Amino acid sequence: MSKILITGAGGGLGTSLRKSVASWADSVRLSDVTEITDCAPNEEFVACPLGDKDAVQALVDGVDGIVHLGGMSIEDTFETILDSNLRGTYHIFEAARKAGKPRVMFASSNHAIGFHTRDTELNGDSPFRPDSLYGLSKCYGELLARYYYDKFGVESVSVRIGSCFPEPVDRRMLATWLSPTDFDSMIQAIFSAPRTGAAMIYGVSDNLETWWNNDHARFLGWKPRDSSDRFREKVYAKPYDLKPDDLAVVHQGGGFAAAGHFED
Ligand code: NAI
Ligand code: 15L
Repeated sequence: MSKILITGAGGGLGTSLRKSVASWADSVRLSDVTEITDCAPNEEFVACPLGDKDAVQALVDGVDGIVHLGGMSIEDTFETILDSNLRGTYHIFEAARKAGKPRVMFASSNHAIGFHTRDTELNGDSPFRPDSLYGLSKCYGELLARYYYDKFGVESVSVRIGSCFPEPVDRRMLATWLSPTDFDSMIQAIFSAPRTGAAMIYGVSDNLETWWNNDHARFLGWKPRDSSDRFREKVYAKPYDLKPDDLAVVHQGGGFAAAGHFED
């Protein structure tokens, strides 16, 4: 795989993923709205607002794979989600269609299924239950991925990322945590697989507690190596005042499911 584009490269995940991608790709095109100034010799930076269709087309031209992380990463106004996530992800798939069909990794989210209760084990066929406008935008992104494969053959993997941070910081994250190292190896597997079709997988480490069955993701040859369990004592030592029947505890999406509707 020679040239990989990472959108949202200046964000939390992009910043941690960059080093790993630069180690196996020939070259990496980093993109965001604010400039990245510390490019390695095989990295280049291209500023690009995802809401600008022509700019996204120029960004995608000439790449062999796209890691699409860019966009609003939490709940926000409809207008913000519309521009960054709905228009932005449409522009990425449309540009991919016109530019030789590079494979796309789409950063979906557990908030596409956040209204499922925690006692429900989900798998590759479980229905969407978005918990926010943000979660809805991730359902749309997954469906775009499906459409662009069925109609045009653009391959993709939509990853319903749980919580990808250096360590789990609360009890919910003991189930949803994806370690940055497991994320790195997952991305490499996605671009090494001979074929992906339009796959959806859960982005989660090998945690003792889990709500997601990833058996359908085996075809990628990716195995998470990390587990949140080594952080369990530390997390349980923190002050905690949620009750078992609080909406944030009942639902997989936690606080996103419990929050009121986000209005301007
Ligand atoms: P982040 O908020 O740190 O990074 C997102 C990046 O996208 C930012 O650098 C931002 O400048 C850029 N961006 C936002 N709107 C843009 C626009 N209109 N045009 C161009 N760039 C724009 O988010 P993070 O944590 O790095 O997440 C990356 C992706 O993974 C996001 O799509 C997020 O929804 C998804 N995700 C992350 C999870 C996590 O645990 N970190 C969990 C589930 C999904
Ligand atoms: C997400 O989708 C967000 O991007 C991230 O900031 C976390 O809130 C994560 O989900 C989570 O559910 O922990």
